[in-house]
Amino acid sequence: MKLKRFFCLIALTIFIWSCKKDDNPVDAVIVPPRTLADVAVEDEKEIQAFLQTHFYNYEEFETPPTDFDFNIRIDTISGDNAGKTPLANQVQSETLDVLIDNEEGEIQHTLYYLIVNEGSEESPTIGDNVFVQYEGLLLDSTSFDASSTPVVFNLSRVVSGFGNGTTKLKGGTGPIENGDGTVRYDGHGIGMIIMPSGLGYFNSPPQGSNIPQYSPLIFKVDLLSFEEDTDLDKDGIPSILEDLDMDGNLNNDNTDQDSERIFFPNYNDADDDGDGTSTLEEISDDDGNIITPYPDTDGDGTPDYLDSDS
Ligand SMILES: [Ca+2]
Ligand SMILES: [Ca+2]
Ligand SMILES: [Ca+2]
Ligand SMILES: [Ca+2]
Repeated sequence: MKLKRFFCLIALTIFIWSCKKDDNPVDAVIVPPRTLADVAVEDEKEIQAFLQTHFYNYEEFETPPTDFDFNIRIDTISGDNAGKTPLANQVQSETLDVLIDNEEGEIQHTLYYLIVNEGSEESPTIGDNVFVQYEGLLLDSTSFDASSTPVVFNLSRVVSGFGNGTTKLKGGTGPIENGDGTVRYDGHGIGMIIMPSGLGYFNSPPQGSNIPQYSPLIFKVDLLSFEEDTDLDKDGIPSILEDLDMDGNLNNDNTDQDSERIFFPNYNDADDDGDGTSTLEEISDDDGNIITPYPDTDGDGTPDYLDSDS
């Protein structure tokens, strides 16, 4: 529901902006696009400065006050808070490669994540649907988006920093009925992800949002639960197994890309080889049971569902 309202708001904002433009014509200023390499260096510096100068309410999580809401709060290390431990001492990090637009190589990016409560169950994979609450912030603490109620996302269909960061958390036990029609998850993962813009929206933030281009992003995430071995396109193959080159990125595996007008990567394509027979049919027997290993009729090492000539 909240998302719907958000999109209405976006539509309204775009409308207002376009009216303004017509009323007050200004000379167009063409800003040349910036390179991934330059922005990555700049973002890393900004993030480092942020991590050194900010802390979160770790003391409240260590000794929760009565009625504590278990929300992460960030503040500046200064004045009364001068002695607080900086985020820089508490975050973990992972290096991720981001492909340059014209495919002339990759640029390394560092994803930072803070695990406040790891969670009591298992971790999702990058192919799974997750049930989360979140808030998105800029480094200056401006909030740009938040869920008012938990929402479902597939971790490969959100910005890669959010997707990869959320796999570091674990879900909680539940759903547990609260007795008033609501449910809760106990012991769920609570964390925060800090990412350079190359793992976020880079030069194309959502239209109408208040995210500037090339902005590092922060997401506070509560991972309530997830759907284990999610099969997004319902083709019988769990999404994580459609990462053919096993590089942790499901969006760069597309067997039939040469014949597709719109790019549908395998995890989001029910006919992976584009031969007109669904993947599910190519891996099922007459009774509808999945055959493993997947059939390879011509014995060329490529299973039928990825082999458009068999
Ligand atoms: Ca891949
Ligand atoms: Ca495809
Ligand atoms: Ca597929
Ligand atoms: Ca097929």
